[in-house]
Amino acid sequence: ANTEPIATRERTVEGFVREYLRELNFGQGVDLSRASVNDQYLALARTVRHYLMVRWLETLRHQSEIQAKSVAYLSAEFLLGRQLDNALLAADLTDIVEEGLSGLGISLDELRQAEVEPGLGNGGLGRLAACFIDSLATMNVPSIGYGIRYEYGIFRQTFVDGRQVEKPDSWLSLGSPWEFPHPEAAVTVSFGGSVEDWTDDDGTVRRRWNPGWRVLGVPYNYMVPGYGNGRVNTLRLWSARATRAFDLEIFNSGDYAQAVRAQTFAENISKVLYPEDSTPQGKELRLQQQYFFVACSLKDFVDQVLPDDFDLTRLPDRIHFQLNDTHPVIAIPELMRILVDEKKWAWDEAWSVVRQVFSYTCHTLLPEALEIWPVELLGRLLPRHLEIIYRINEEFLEGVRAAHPDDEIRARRMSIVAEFPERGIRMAHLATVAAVKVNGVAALHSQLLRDKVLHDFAEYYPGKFTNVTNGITPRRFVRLSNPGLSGLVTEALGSEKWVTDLDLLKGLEPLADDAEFRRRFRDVKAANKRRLVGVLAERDDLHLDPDTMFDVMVKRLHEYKRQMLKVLHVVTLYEQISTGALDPADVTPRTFAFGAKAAPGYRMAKEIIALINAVGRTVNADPAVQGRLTVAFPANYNVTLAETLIPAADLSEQISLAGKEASGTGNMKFMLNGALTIGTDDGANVEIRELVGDENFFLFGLTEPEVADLVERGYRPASYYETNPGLRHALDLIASGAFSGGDRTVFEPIVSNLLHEDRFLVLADFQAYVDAQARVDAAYADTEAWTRSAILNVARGGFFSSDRSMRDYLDRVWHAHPVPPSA
Ligand code: 26Y
Repeated sequence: ANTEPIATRERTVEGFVREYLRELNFGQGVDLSRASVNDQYLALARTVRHYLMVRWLETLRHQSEIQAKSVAYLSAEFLLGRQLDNALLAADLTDIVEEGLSGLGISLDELRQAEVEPGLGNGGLGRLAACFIDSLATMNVPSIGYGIRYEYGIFRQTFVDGRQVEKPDSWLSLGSPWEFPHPEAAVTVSFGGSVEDWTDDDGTVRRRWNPGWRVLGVPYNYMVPGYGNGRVNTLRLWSARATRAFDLEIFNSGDYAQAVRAQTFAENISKVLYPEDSTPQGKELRLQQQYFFVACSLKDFVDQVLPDDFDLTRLPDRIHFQLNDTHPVIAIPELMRILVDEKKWAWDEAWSVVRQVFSYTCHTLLPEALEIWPVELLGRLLPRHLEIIYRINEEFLEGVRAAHPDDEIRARRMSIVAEFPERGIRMAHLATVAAVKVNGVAALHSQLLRDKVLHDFAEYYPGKFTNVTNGITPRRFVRLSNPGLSGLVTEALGSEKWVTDLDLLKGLEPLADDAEFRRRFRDVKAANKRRLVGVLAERDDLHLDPDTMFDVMVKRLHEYKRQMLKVLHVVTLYEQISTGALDPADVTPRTFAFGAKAAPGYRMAKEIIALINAVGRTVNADPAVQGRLTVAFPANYNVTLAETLIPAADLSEQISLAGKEASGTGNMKFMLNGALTIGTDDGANVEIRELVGDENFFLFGLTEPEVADLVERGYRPASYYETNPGLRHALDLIASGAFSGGDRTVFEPIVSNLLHEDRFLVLADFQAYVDAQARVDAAYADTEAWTRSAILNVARGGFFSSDRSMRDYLDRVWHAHPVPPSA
């Protein structure tokens, strides 16, 4: 009998239809005539994953056979986006599926829309992790992603009277066809309790942790299919369950309700993603989440992934753990605990292995974003880990003091333990001490890490610091999200190789001077704009004119990112047109699009959202600017919306205060989709501008040294208000209640914050920004020249493929290699 898996035999339309109907009938339990759209989607997802299954099993078999050095990417967030299209692309099934479904009277596109995206991340850091695992799979790197299977991802944003209201994101409620739960492989994680001395058989005094409570971690596996290479890697996300002990307690205790509450307590750990993305709040549950997934992952790797007889002294030859920011840094003392307490190694031996297997990526420059765990909390939840951290710190500071005698101030600055305002553990310091490499995420960011944020460490550990500029996956963010451009590029370059070798886009450069190519490039952009207009009409009842310039700013709402600058620009134009200072005929018709979620507890960010919506309501309703200025702020910006918004953009807004945005990755997505950037000299904008050339980039604003200098000299925002009439008129208009039904109190906090504090120098950069926007208008008026620049942005953007980022990590950090494919 033929025992070959069906999936490898039936790559035909008929074969697919047979598989699909079988899945619908026997998997979903419905027949076609009664199947809901959700039934149809779930059956399709399960059918598609069958086609990937053989490759997955083969990848796993091959991986454990060759025992190559692997990478484990530890991240509290993986912002995956929808899975269906990516899986179809990887398995090269799109055409077969489209045709097969259409024969059944089903629209693939309708089923695509039925998927609820897994929003298991806040923004850039989470999306970066998702791009990286895509690239690792595509490049044949043996690797695994480890994270948390939040039951609720990033909240769903709604607007009520223009104000953000958060709704829970129950992404699992209609079924989750992409995951493979393995409750039988659950691992136990301990918390709390106390530590005591004990003497082992050979008389050595050791420390023993007697935990106070435990939970189970259940692994859920997700396929991470490589593009066109037959490889399928694994993403393993952990879900918290109550242990059997909990169940027994339920059984034995008289108080059934109390026992069930205890169970809920355990399961709370993976219940919800924290929606704050830069102000760590020292929340106990967050520390529980961090330790939970890290402990599960290390145990999984040591006990399950490594062979039974593996000699752990060789760990550095087999694995490198990449720490995505400080969130998984508790892995460092956890591995020490495993080696010293469980495997009974001597401290020094353990430390020498631990120092070879971790590296740390920092994603911020804001001092308030660095995690510091109160000692009281860490000691209560993880008493043994706190002891281990203290010992690591003691030995580290001994070295510092030896290198810098009589510099106690320096030792205090560098200490892993902070003393003020309360005793706390500085996770970034712990990470830096233990890491093989510490990297920033763009050239400027890495420079500032070395020169400022971690300067003492860069001196103490020369060679430990490096840069790896972020990247984005061209599969999702060009090939899938921009089929029009992809088709054009493939035709122009004569093959699809650019999808895995993005530097080939260079080949488009000469075509920037080809009028016919420019026309076709414009047609693609115009079609993308019409597609977006259609989506927003349906999704948000927003009615936009595709024949306007699409000026887009999408990212988390943060004061440092300065959505405020863009609002002030809109208000300025509006005020000038309304007062007759500006002839509407001289204004380039623009659609000012925003997409942004604010952390639920971030007051000022939420006020700014209310202001954008209020300005939008007023401007969009005013006949005086009709057809010239339109504000569009679709709610609930997420990966799915990004995929239609970004390909439709003409202008990309990257306007953070210089020295604050670590990298940005949206900036790269816009560039590769043929938008021009208006931006500051910040994050990866610096590299974008270097590559594309000054003449194809609208640079404005203070540089990082200028910012530092101005702040040093004493920044007084009111002076700009006093001396700049345009700025004054705009702020006065907001303060007058013009956008709040005459109520002057509504936006008073925003205006007075700008006038008296303005931490991110909005007013200082206002005029430079408005002037740069005038240059944008002038450039946009020359359609051919604009298109030429847009094409050059695409042609010169190949560097920003996350495949290149992965090569850099492999060379500079992991010292690992792709493996030859198994077939
Ligand atoms: C600790 C907790 C409050 C926290 C949770 C999430 C802290 C930070 C974050 C997320 C940070 C983040 O997304 N940072 C962004 O990382 C991107 C990828 O490197 C960068 O491009 C971007 O500049 C940076 O803001």
